[in-house]
Amino acid sequence: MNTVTGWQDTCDSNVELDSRYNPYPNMQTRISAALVLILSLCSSEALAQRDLFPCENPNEELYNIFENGSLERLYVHGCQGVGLDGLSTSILMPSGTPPNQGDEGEDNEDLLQDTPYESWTCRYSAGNLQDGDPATAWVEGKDGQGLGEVIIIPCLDLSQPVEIWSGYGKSKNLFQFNSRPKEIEIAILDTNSQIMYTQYGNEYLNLKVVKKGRQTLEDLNGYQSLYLPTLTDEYYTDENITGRFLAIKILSVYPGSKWEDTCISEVRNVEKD
Ligand SMILES: [Ca+2]
Repeated sequence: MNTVTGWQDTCDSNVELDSRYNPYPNMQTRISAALVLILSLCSSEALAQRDLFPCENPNEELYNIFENGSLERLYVHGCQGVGLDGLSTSILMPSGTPPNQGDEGEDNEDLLQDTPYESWTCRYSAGNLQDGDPATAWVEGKDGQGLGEVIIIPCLDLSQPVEIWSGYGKSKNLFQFNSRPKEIEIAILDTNSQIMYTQYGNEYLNLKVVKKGRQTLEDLNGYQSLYLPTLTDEYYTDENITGRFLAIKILSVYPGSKWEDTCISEVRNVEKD
């Protein structure tokens, strides 16, 4: 076998992990974590320690979306919250000392509860782009203004209008202090490959860019329209497409008055009245 199968049946004793299976770096950790959880749940023993999903491995393969028009794999853990480091090419790490990661054997009764360490590492991750809160933002983690950095927004209906809150919307001052995207490149990419279901999310394979566009954003601390590349209605009703995503690349910025870090607070479908 050259793929991981059987993940939907969590107590399937035939679950196997092919050693040749080598997705982008953090995926291996997550598959291992999922496998540990599956095996633990399938036994009668309580899980002594939960595997973490901190935001420590941004996904540099996302550069390929705009450089080559393709992406071999995309793992989508969810729409918001922790564990979404695979949706951006970089993430700013908070300053200061990180919380303790927890002791070996610590009793974690709620396996789905985020730990302080996870939350700390994910404070500026792409999980903030769809949490409905303009006071939280994805912040790129490169030196300088993050020109060329890429994010994917997984949970959008691309057949409907989309809007963006660029910059750090937490306050008027923080908006001005940090950089805001100015010119951006936008791509719609999709796949018709079978979705790989795992305990913690879905993996999409062999994604291709179907259309790209550019937009110059206003320097506005609020929602503004994001103009998607035009595709036909037939495209959006094509049932052969198993995954369809929006990617954004930062081309230029309105410089922050205090820090260079470039932020985006929200990307969402326009809410209907
Ligand atoms: Ca947010």
